[in-house]
Amino acid sequence: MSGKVWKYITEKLASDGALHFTLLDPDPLSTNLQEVIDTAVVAEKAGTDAIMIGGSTIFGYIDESVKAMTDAVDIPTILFPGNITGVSKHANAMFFMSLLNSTNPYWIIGAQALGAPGIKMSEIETIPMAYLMVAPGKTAAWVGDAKPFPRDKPKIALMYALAAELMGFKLVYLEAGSGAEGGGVPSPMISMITQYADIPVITGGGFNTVEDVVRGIEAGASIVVQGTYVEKYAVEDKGAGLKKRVEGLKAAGAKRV
Ligand code: 1GP
Repeated sequence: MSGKVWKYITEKLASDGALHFTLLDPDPLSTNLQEVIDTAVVAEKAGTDAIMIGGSTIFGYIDESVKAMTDAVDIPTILFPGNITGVSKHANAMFFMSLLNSTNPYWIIGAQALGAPGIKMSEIETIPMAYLMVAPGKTAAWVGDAKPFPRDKPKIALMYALAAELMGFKLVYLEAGSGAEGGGVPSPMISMITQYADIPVITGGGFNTVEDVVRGIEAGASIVVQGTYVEKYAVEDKGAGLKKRVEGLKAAGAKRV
């Protein structure tokens, strides 16, 4: 657990004000390894700051995929595991996550306990992250037995974010679910948390357009994650659209440096 990736995140947040992460899901039912690698390379060229690897329904070949993706890019790869099946020692780091608003203890501490011995032995860097599900939550909420926060109730989300901070999590992830309608987590929810909590907010799920991404940062998020948009369009236009999204995010971030 060297802490190199956490150092990279905190130093880059200090210099840029905001970071863009790309989430790629090497699920062989919907893609193939070469496509995922090509997407990671295009995303890196377009300026994304890290590649997150994971998904709620990841199947098979995790080691091979993670190794190939990590070898293909110079930016950090960070596991974003949907279960103990999403673990590999070949990434540069992993988000060690707890879905705090799950109704099932398996997703709060059970999977983590089952994965912990192997993760500890692998010596991969771990970054403790509270994972909070916001409506609609999509597949991640269904799989994770979550009670997603209503979108118009930021105070409920704030209570959980503050609890996460007090429990020692380094980051809090506000997740509306991959492919969520509505342009991402609502601004009032992001702002309320960033106003009162002292750990950085990372958010994803439905941030597609330049405006969505900029809005997330202007609301106070430190990191915006894009998965669906990148997987669908980044290779097609050789990263031109993604570059615009990253540039918009960096311009919004620069205002707070
Ligand atoms: C999902 O937050 C991420 O875990 C990314 O969501 O696929 O909607 O960009 P999108």
